[in-house]
Amino acid sequence: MADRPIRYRYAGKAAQGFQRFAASKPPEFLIGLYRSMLRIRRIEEAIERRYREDQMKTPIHLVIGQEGTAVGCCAALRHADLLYTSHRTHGGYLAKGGDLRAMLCEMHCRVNGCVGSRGGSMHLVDKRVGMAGTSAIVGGAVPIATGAALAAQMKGEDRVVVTLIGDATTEEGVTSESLNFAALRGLPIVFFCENNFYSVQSPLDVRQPPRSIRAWAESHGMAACTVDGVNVLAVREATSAAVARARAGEGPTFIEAEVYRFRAHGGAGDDSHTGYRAVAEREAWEAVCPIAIFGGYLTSAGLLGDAAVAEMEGRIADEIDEAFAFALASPYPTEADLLRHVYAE
Ligand SMILES: Cc1ncc(C[n+]2csc(CCOP(=O)(O)OP(=O)(O)O)c2C)c(N)n1
Repeated sequence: MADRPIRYRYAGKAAQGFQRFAASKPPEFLIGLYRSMLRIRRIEEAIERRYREDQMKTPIHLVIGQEGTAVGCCAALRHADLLYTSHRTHGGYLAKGGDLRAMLCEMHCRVNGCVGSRGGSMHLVDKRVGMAGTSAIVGGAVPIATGAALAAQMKGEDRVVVTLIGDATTEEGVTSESLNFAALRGLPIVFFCENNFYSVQSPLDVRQPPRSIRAWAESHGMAACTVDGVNVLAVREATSAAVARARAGEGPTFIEAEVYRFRAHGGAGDDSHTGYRAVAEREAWEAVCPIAIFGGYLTSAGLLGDAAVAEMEGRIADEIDEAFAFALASPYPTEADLLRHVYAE
Protein backbone atom coordinates (compact mmCIF):
# COMPACT_ATOMS: atom_id res chain seq x y z
CA MET A 1 0.00 0.00 0.00
CA ALA A 2 1.38 3.43 -0.93
CA ASP A 3 2.12 5.67 2.01
CA ARG A 4 -0.34 8.53 2.45
CA PRO A 5 0.92 12.11 1.95
CA ILE A 6 2.56 14.01 4.78
CA ARG A 7 0.05 16.30 6.48
CA TYR A 8 2.05 17.90 9.27
CA ARG A 9 5.64 18.97 8.92
CA TYR A 10 8.03 20.32 11.50
CA ALA A 11 7.99 24.09 11.06
CA GLY A 12 10.71 25.00 13.56
CA LYS A 13 14.43 25.45 13.39
CA ALA A 14 15.43 23.93 16.70
CA ALA A 15 18.88 22.86 15.64
CA GLN A 16 19.76 26.48 14.92
CA GLY A 17 17.69 27.91 17.74
CA PHE A 18 19.54 26.74 20.84
CA GLN A 19 22.36 29.26 20.93
CA ARG A 20 20.08 32.23 21.56
CA PHE A 21 18.55 30.65 24.67
CA ALA A 22 21.62 28.80 25.93
CA ALA A 23 23.97 31.76 26.17
CA SER A 24 23.01 32.81 29.68
CA LYS A 25 22.53 29.32 31.14
CA PRO A 26 25.09 27.37 33.20
CA PRO A 27 26.32 24.12 31.58
CA GLU A 28 24.97 22.00 34.46
CA PHE A 29 21.50 23.37 33.81
CA LEU A 30 21.66 22.55 30.10
CA ILE A 31 23.06 19.08 30.72
CA GLY A 32 20.35 18.54 33.33
CA LEU A 33 17.66 19.23 30.74
CA TYR A 34 19.26 16.75 28.36
CA ARG A 35 19.52 14.12 31.09
CA SER A 36 15.92 14.66 32.09
CA MET A 37 14.68 14.12 28.52
CA LEU A 38 16.93 11.10 28.02
CA ARG A 39 15.72 9.59 31.30
CA ILE A 40 12.08 9.94 30.26
CA ARG A 41 12.86 8.40 26.86
CA ARG A 42 14.63 5.41 28.35
CA ILE A 43 11.91 4.90 30.95
CA GLU A 44 9.26 5.00 28.24
CA GLU A 45 11.20 2.54 26.11
CA ALA A 46 11.49 0.17 29.05
CA ILE A 47 7.77 0.49 29.78
CA GLU A 48 7.02 -0.17 26.12
CA ARG A 49 9.26 -3.23 26.04
CA ARG A 50 7.90 -4.69 29.23
CA TYR A 51 4.28 -3.78 28.47
CA ARG A 52 4.17 -6.77 26.15
CA GLU A 53 4.85 -9.05 29.13
CA ASP A 54 1.39 -8.09 30.44
CA GLN A 55 2.51 -7.43 34.00
CA MET A 56 1.31 -3.82 33.86
CA LYS A 57 -2.43 -3.78 34.30
CA THR A 58 -3.08 -0.35 32.89
CA PRO A 59 -3.58 1.36 29.56
CA ILE A 60 -0.51 3.43 28.63
CA HIS A 61 -0.01 6.54 26.52
CA LEU A 62 3.68 7.02 25.80
CA VAL A 63 5.29 10.43 25.44
CA ILE A 64 8.17 9.25 23.25
CA GLY A 65 8.92 12.20 20.93
CA GLN A 66 7.27 14.74 23.26
CA GLU A 67 9.94 14.90 25.97
CA GLY A 68 10.96 18.50 25.13
CA THR A 69 7.63 19.95 26.21
CA ALA A 70 7.29 18.18 29.57
CA VAL A 71 10.90 18.86 30.52
CA GLY A 72 11.09 22.44 29.22
CA CYS A 73 7.78 23.30 30.84
CA CYS A 74 8.55 21.80 34.25
CA ALA A 75 12.03 23.37 34.26
CA ALA A 76 10.25 26.72 34.60
CA LEU A 77 8.29 25.62 37.69
CA ARG A 78 9.01 25.64 41.40
CA HIS A 79 8.35 22.72 43.70
CA ALA A 80 5.24 24.44 45.10
CA ASP A 81 3.74 25.04 41.67
CA LEU A 82 1.08 22.56 40.60
CA LEU A 83 0.90 20.46 37.46
CA TYR A 84 -2.23 18.88 36.02
CA THR A 85 -2.19 16.68 32.92
CA SER A 86 -4.47 14.61 30.75
CA HIS A 87 -4.17 10.84 30.21
CA ARG A 88 -0.62 11.20 28.81
CA THR A 89 0.94 11.56 32.23
CA HIS A 90 4.40 10.00 32.31
CA GLY A 91 6.46 12.91 30.96
CA GLY A 92 4.85 15.50 33.20
CA TYR A 93 5.06 13.31 36.30
CA LEU A 94 8.74 12.52 35.86
CA ALA A 95 9.67 16.07 34.82
CA LYS A 96 7.89 17.51 37.86
CA GLY A 97 10.13 15.38 40.07
CA GLY A 98 7.93 12.30 40.38
CA ASP A 99 9.23 9.10 41.93
CA LEU A 100 9.92 6.39 39.33
CA ARG A 101 9.39 3.60 41.86
CA ALA A 102 6.00 5.02 42.84
CA MET A 103 5.06 5.44 39.18
CA LEU A 104 5.97 1.87 38.24
CA CYS A 105 4.27 0.50 41.36
CA GLU A 106 1.16 2.36 40.30
CA MET A 107 1.35 0.87 36.82
CA HIS A 108 1.74 -2.61 38.27
CA CYS A 109 -1.23 -2.12 40.65
CA ARG A 110 0.99 -2.34 43.73
CA VAL A 111 -0.01 -0.90 47.06
CA ASN A 112 2.85 1.61 47.19
CA GLY A 113 1.97 3.16 43.86
CA CYS A 114 1.68 6.94 43.95
CA VAL A 115 -2.10 6.67 44.31
CA GLY A 116 -2.13 3.33 46.09
CA SER A 117 -2.86 1.31 42.93
CA ARG A 118 -6.18 3.06 42.38
CA GLY A 119 -5.19 5.01 39.30
CA GLY A 120 -2.78 3.33 36.91
CA SER A 121 -0.88 5.22 34.24
CA MET A 122 -3.66 7.70 33.43
CA HIS A 123 -4.07 8.93 37.00
CA LEU A 124 -0.61 9.62 38.34
CA VAL A 125 -1.00 12.04 41.22
CA ASP A 126 1.67 12.84 43.79
CA LYS A 127 1.22 15.74 46.15
CA ARG A 128 4.83 15.45 47.34
CA VAL A 129 6.00 16.93 44.03
CA GLY A 130 3.01 19.06 43.02
CA MET A 131 1.64 16.52 40.55
CA ALA A 132 -1.80 17.59 41.52
CA GLY A 133 -4.23 15.90 39.18
CA THR A 134 -4.69 13.98 35.96
CA SER A 135 -7.73 12.74 34.12
CA ALA A 136 -8.55 10.11 31.54
CA ILE A 137 -11.51 12.25 30.50
CA VAL A 138 -10.28 14.58 27.78
CA GLY A 139 -10.44 18.07 29.30
CA GLY A 140 -11.31 16.63 32.71
CA ALA A 141 -8.30 18.10 34.50
CA VAL A 142 -8.67 21.57 32.98
CA PRO A 143 -11.47 22.94 35.21
CA ILE A 144 -9.84 21.31 38.23
CA ALA A 145 -6.57 23.08 37.44
CA THR A 146 -8.50 26.30 36.95
CA GLY A 147 -10.14 25.81 40.33
CA ALA A 148 -6.73 25.22 41.92
CA ALA A 149 -5.53 28.50 40.41
CA LEU A 150 -8.59 30.25 41.81
CA ALA A 151 -7.85 28.75 45.23
CA ALA A 152 -4.22 29.92 45.05
CA GLN A 153 -5.38 33.41 44.14
CA MET A 154 -8.01 33.56 46.90
CA LYS A 155 -5.56 32.33 49.53
CA GLY A 156 -2.85 34.69 48.34
CA GLU A 157 -0.45 31.77 47.77
CA ASP A 158 2.67 32.29 45.70
CA ARG A 159 1.79 29.37 43.45
CA VAL A 160 1.29 28.94 39.73
CA VAL A 161 -0.76 26.16 38.17
CA VAL A 162 0.11 24.60 34.82
CA THR A 163 -2.07 22.23 32.87
CA LEU A 164 -0.62 20.18 30.04
CA ILE A 165 -3.30 19.51 27.46
CA GLY A 166 -3.50 18.08 23.95
CA ASP A 167 -4.88 19.72 20.81
CA ALA A 168 -8.12 17.73 21.11
CA THR A 169 -8.59 19.04 24.63
CA THR A 170 -9.17 22.48 23.15
CA GLU A 171 -12.31 21.05 21.51
CA GLU A 172 -13.97 20.27 24.83
CA GLY A 173 -16.58 22.78 26.01
CA VAL A 174 -15.19 22.77 29.51
CA THR A 175 -11.82 23.96 28.20
CA SER A 176 -13.46 27.06 26.69
CA GLU A 177 -15.31 27.67 29.93
CA SER A 178 -12.08 27.33 31.90
CA LEU A 179 -10.15 29.71 29.65
CA ASN A 180 -12.98 32.21 29.86
CA PHE A 181 -13.07 32.03 33.65
CA ALA A 182 -9.29 32.17 34.01
CA ALA A 183 -9.13 35.26 31.80
CA LEU A 184 -12.05 36.89 33.62
CA ARG A 185 -10.46 36.40 37.04
CA GLY A 186 -6.85 36.89 35.96
CA LEU A 187 -5.91 33.51 37.44
CA PRO A 188 -2.30 32.37 37.92
CA ILE A 189 -2.51 29.52 35.41
CA VAL A 190 -0.70 28.44 32.26
CA PHE A 191 -2.56 26.32 29.72
CA PHE A 192 0.18 24.46 27.89
CA CYS A 193 -1.07 22.75 24.74
CA GLU A 194 1.05 19.99 23.23
CA ASN A 195 -0.31 20.06 19.72
CA ASN A 196 0.66 16.69 18.25
CA PHE A 197 -1.93 17.07 15.46
CA TYR A 198 -3.90 13.92 16.25
CA SER A 199 -6.74 12.92 18.54
CA VAL A 200 -6.25 9.16 18.69
CA GLN A 201 -6.29 8.69 14.88
CA SER A 202 -8.19 11.83 13.80
CA PRO A 203 -6.06 14.58 12.31
CA LEU A 204 -6.49 18.16 13.41
CA ASP A 205 -7.79 19.36 10.04
CA VAL A 206 -10.90 17.15 10.18
CA ARG A 207 -11.64 18.38 13.72
CA GLN A 208 -10.95 22.09 13.70
CA PRO A 209 -11.41 24.90 11.17
CA PRO A 210 -8.27 26.32 9.58
CA ARG A 211 -7.17 28.72 12.31
CA SER A 212 -4.44 28.39 14.85
CA ILE A 213 -5.09 27.02 18.31
CA ARG A 214 -3.13 29.97 19.68
CA ALA A 215 -5.55 32.41 17.98
CA TRP A 216 -8.51 30.49 19.38
CA ALA A 217 -7.05 30.74 22.88
CA GLU A 218 -6.23 34.43 22.47
CA SER A 219 -9.83 35.14 21.55
CA HIS A 220 -10.74 34.25 25.16
CA GLY A 221 -8.92 37.40 26.23
CA MET A 222 -5.63 36.01 27.46
CA ALA A 223 -2.00 36.23 26.44
CA ALA A 224 -1.09 33.43 24.03
CA CYS A 225 1.99 32.37 22.13
CA THR A 226 3.39 29.55 20.05
CA VAL A 227 6.69 27.86 20.76
CA ASP A 228 8.74 25.18 19.06
CA GLY A 229 7.95 22.05 21.10
CA VAL A 230 11.05 20.31 19.83
CA ASN A 231 13.31 22.96 21.35
CA VAL A 232 13.48 22.30 25.09
CA LEU A 233 15.14 25.67 25.75
CA ALA A 234 12.53 27.64 23.83
CA VAL A 235 9.80 25.77 25.74
CA ARG A 236 11.47 26.59 29.04
CA GLU A 237 11.81 30.25 28.06
CA ALA A 238 8.17 30.59 26.97
CA THR A 239 6.92 28.84 30.11
CA SER A 240 9.15 30.99 32.35
CA ALA A 241 7.66 34.14 30.82
CA ALA A 242 4.12 32.81 31.32
CA VAL A 243 4.85 31.73 34.90
CA ALA A 244 6.40 35.12 35.69
CA ARG A 245 3.28 36.82 34.35
CA ALA A 246 1.07 34.61 36.50
CA ARG A 247 3.21 35.22 39.62
CA ALA A 248 3.04 38.95 39.02
CA GLY A 249 -0.77 38.80 39.06
CA GLU A 250 -1.02 39.47 35.35
CA GLY A 251 -3.24 36.49 34.63
CA PRO A 252 -3.22 33.37 32.53
CA THR A 253 -1.26 32.48 29.40
CA PHE A 254 -1.92 29.89 26.74
CA ILE A 255 1.10 28.28 25.09
CA GLU A 256 0.81 26.18 21.95
CA ALA A 257 3.77 23.92 21.16
CA GLU A 258 3.87 21.73 18.07
CA VAL A 259 5.23 18.28 18.87
CA TYR A 260 4.88 14.75 17.53
CA ARG A 261 4.27 11.47 19.23
CA PHE A 262 6.46 8.80 17.72
CA ARG A 263 4.33 5.93 18.99
CA ALA A 264 0.70 4.91 18.81
CA HIS A 265 -1.93 6.95 20.61
CA GLY A 266 -2.04 4.22 23.25
CA GLY A 267 -0.20 1.00 24.01
CA ALA A 268 3.21 -0.14 22.81
CA GLY A 269 4.63 0.36 19.33
CA ASP A 270 3.65 2.56 16.42
CA ASP A 271 0.32 2.50 14.62
CA SER A 272 1.11 4.50 11.47
CA HIS A 273 0.66 1.34 9.38
CA THR A 274 -3.09 1.52 10.05
CA GLY A 275 -3.15 4.38 7.56
CA TYR A 276 -4.28 7.42 9.54
CA ARG A 277 -0.90 9.12 9.24
CA ALA A 278 2.01 8.75 6.85
CA VAL A 279 4.95 6.63 7.92
CA ALA A 280 7.08 9.24 6.15
CA GLU A 281 5.51 11.91 8.36
CA ARG A 282 6.53 10.08 11.53
CA GLU A 283 10.00 9.47 10.16
CA ALA A 284 10.44 13.15 9.27
CA TRP A 285 9.59 14.11 12.85
CA GLU A 286 11.85 11.41 14.27
CA ALA A 287 14.66 13.14 12.40
CA VAL A 288 14.09 16.17 14.64
CA CYS A 289 13.97 14.18 17.87
CA PRO A 290 14.11 16.73 20.72
CA ILE A 291 16.75 14.71 22.58
CA ALA A 292 19.02 13.98 19.63
CA ILE A 293 19.11 17.54 18.35
CA PHE A 294 19.67 19.05 21.78
CA GLY A 295 22.38 16.47 22.42
CA GLY A 296 23.91 17.44 19.08
CA TYR A 297 23.92 21.08 20.11
CA LEU A 298 25.52 20.33 23.50
CA THR A 299 28.17 18.21 21.82
CA SER A 300 29.00 20.87 19.25
CA ALA A 301 29.19 23.45 22.05
CA GLY A 302 31.72 21.22 23.84
CA LEU A 303 29.39 20.61 26.80
CA LEU A 304 28.70 16.93 26.29
CA GLY A 305 30.96 14.07 25.22
CA ASP A 306 30.57 10.35 24.54
CA ALA A 307 31.90 9.36 27.97
CA ALA A 308 29.45 11.62 29.79
CA VAL A 309 26.53 10.28 27.75
CA ALA A 310 27.61 6.69 28.38
CA GLU A 311 27.77 7.36 32.10
CA MET A 312 24.35 8.98 32.04
CA GLU A 313 22.91 6.03 30.10
CA GLY A 314 24.42 3.61 32.62
CA ARG A 315 22.96 5.38 35.62
CA ILE A 316 19.55 5.69 34.00
CA ALA A 317 19.54 1.99 33.03
CA ASP A 318 20.44 1.01 36.60
CA GLU A 319 17.71 3.24 38.02
CA ILE A 320 15.13 1.73 35.68
CA ASP A 321 16.14 -1.87 36.44
CA GLU A 322 16.05 -1.18 40.16
CA ALA A 323 12.65 0.54 39.99
CA PHE A 324 11.07 -2.28 37.97
CA ALA A 325 12.49 -4.86 40.40
CA PHE A 326 11.10 -2.82 43.28
CA ALA A 327 7.66 -2.59 41.67
CA LEU A 328 7.49 -6.28 40.85
CA ALA A 329 8.55 -7.22 44.38
CA SER A 330 5.98 -4.89 45.94
CA PRO A 331 2.75 -6.26 47.40
CA TYR A 332 -0.68 -5.94 45.86
CA PRO A 333 -3.28 -4.10 47.90
CA THR A 334 -5.30 -6.22 50.30
CA GLU A 335 -8.87 -6.01 51.45
CA ALA A 336 -7.67 -3.85 54.34
CA ASP A 337 -6.56 -1.21 51.84
CA LEU A 338 -9.97 -1.02 50.22
CA LEU A 339 -11.39 1.75 52.36
CA ARG A 340 -8.20 3.78 52.72
CA HIS A 341 -8.68 7.25 51.22
CA VAL A 342 -12.43 6.75 51.06
CA TYR A 343 -14.39 9.55 52.74
CA ALA A 344 -18.05 9.61 53.59
CA GLU A 345 -20.03 12.17 55.55
C1 LIG B 1 -14.48 13.39 27.00
C2 LIG B 1 -13.71 12.30 26.27
N1 LIG B 1 -13.93 12.12 24.96
C3 LIG B 1 -13.23 11.17 24.29
C4 LIG B 1 -12.31 10.40 24.94
C5 LIG B 1 -11.49 9.35 24.18
N2 LIG B 1 -10.12 9.86 24.02
C6 LIG B 1 -9.13 9.46 24.85
S1 LIG B 1 -7.69 10.21 24.50
C7 LIG B 1 -8.36 11.06 23.22
C8 LIG B 1 -7.52 11.99 22.37
C9 LIG B 1 -7.03 13.15 23.11
O1 LIG B 1 -6.24 13.91 22.27
P1 LIG B 1 -5.42 15.13 22.83
O2 LIG B 1 -6.19 15.86 23.86
O3 LIG B 1 -4.96 15.91 21.65
O4 LIG B 1 -4.18 14.44 23.56
P2 LIG B 1 -3.12 13.40 22.99
O5 LIG B 1 -3.72 12.03 23.14
O6 LIG B 1 -2.85 13.74 21.57
O7 LIG B 1 -1.94 13.57 23.87
C10 LIG B 1 -9.70 10.75 23.07
C11 LIG B 1 -10.60 11.34 22.04
C12 LIG B 1 -12.12 10.63 26.32
N3 LIG B 1 -11.22 9.92 27.04
N4 LIG B 1 -12.80 11.61 26.96
